[in-house]
Order: sequence, then C-alpha cells, then structure tokens
Amino acid sequence: MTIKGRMEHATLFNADANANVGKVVVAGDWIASRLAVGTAAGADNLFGTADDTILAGTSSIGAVKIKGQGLGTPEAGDSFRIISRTIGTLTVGGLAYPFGAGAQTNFIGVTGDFVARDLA
Ligand SMILES: [Ca+2]
Repeated sequence: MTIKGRMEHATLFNADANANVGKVVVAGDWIASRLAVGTAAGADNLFGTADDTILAGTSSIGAVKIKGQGLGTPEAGDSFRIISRTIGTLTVGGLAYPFGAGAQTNFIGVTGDFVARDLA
C-alpha cells in the first residue's frame, strides 16, 4: 500500500490473527495515526492504541517506510501504535528502527505517544 501524501488521524487495522500486510509506504508525514494488524482493540475499542493485545497467530507487517516525520500528539491520554506479531522493517524519516527476532518496542518521534511494537 502506498499513500502518496500524509497520514493524519487515520487508523488502518486488520483484526485477523493471521493477517499479513506487506509493505506500507507513506510519502509524507505520519501524524497521530495507527496501524494494527492481528490485534484485539482492548477496552477502549480502538485499534492501534496502548491497550491493544497481539493475538496468537502469524500476523505480520512486512515493512513500513514513512518518508516524512512520525509523530503522535502533544496531548496526554492518547496513543498511537504500529503493532503486529511481527514487524519486518520500519524506517521513519530515513532512520531505521530495529526489529529483529523477539519482542521489540520502539518509540518514534518526539511526542512520546507513538510506538511501534511487535512480539516476534
Ligand atoms: Ca485499543
């Protein structure tokens, strides 16, 4: 999937425990947006937030490339996640975040509420 502009206040999700999303490319910024693959939304009923749980299965995101900035918001109490059982690679603004074997949690950008997380 290629987004030719920016992502802002958008949520993409697939709640199938075995869903596999290949490559996501965003030409611009990723602002206060969420990508959840193979998760349960949790008590807030929102996908891609801090209370999501990763379902048992084979869900994966192959690669995410955000060419611009990655940011959440300065407000307290919200959260933005890129989350799946496995994330292959993540690059934001030219910076590659480590996603090897095992669980990884990477904070992205300066707002403190944008996190990419996987389990495998
Ligand atoms: Ca949630």
